[in-house]
Amino acid sequence: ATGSAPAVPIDERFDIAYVTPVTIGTPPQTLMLDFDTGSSDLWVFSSHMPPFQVRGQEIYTPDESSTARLLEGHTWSIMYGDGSASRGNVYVDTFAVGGLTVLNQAVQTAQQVSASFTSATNIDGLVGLGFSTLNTVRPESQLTFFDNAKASLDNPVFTADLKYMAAGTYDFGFIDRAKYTGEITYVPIDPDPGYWIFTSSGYAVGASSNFSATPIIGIADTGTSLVYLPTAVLTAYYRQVQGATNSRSYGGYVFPCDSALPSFTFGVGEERFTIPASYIRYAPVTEGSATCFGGLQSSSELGINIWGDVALKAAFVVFDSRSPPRIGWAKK
Ligand code: 0ZP
Repeated sequence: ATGSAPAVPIDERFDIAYVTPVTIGTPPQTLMLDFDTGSSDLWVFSSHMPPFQVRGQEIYTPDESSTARLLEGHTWSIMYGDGSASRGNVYVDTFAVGGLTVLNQAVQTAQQVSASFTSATNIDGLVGLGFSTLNTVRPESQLTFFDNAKASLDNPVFTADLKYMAAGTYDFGFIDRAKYTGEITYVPIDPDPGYWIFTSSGYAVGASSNFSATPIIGIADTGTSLVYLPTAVLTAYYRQVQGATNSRSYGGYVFPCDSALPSFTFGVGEERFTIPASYIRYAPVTEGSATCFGGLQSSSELGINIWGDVALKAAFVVFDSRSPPRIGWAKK
């Protein structure tokens, strides 16, 4: 089997997050979920939430699904890197994405979500695509959608083809030759921490500068908007940007929106991927401001480097769970 579904930016201008249509239950209830390779819980806005915590999101109502079954005595609670949190109980139901159906998928129904989720009016929940070891359901942790689908997939892979200010695609079970150019460069990943962690071979600032061959260990994370890298890398980058400062009040690197920006190149093995300047000129710090927040930020507070959407949309990325697992990057 295979599946293919769009990944649509939730906003017109910044690609702050991407959502993908899924259906749950019988008859199918359609929700728009954020596919997140940085976590492993599949949870949804639900009929068990207080109405004031729901602001336009679609909810899943297990009572209206003939195939829904409560997983008795099971609960979950998750807190993400950005402080957003949610918790609730667990059902199993039929879950489908772009033509790929999994029976008896654990669907974690929210009873409570933090204010950040309530205000994200077009995210109806998340689909974790990290390793199942990170799943927060207790007492028995549950498998991700991908782990459940794996045995029936033609090929135990999924791919992310995220786009700049446009709809991209998540494909499951196959690698679509039409979505990339040249060859896919694979590097091993270490699944033990539960994330898609790989080692980048280094970086370069701008088109003409030399490649600095310094290994950067980081997570490929579709659920993070920006790229978070070591301070030394950012210093090298923002030194080339007129007026750039690391601002305490804005919580990161900012610069005048009209400053010229270099591109940023990172290595995967011998291959090089370039993040265009336009992706790094991420967004005005507030609506209409002439100060812009950078798409490259420091990882020093997170303690781990993250290749979020700003990097992922510059490539076609293969998440390959064959053993040993690996990640593949290709140009497009
Ligand atoms: C984001 O990139 C946000 C945007 C954002 C960045 C930084 C601070 C923010 C503070 C408040 C709100 C957003 C912030 C993504 C986002 C986009 C659009 C709407 C949103 C509404 C609410 C919340 C977030 C929204 N967040 C990253 C994140 O936590 C920031 C980060 N910090 C990463 C550290 N690492 N992403 C998670 C998925 C998000 C969760 C998906 C909120 C959208 C909803 C995970 O992918 C991160 C992952 C950490 C890991 C890769 C190191 C994680 O937390 N996994 C959960 C595991 C639990 C550890 C067992």
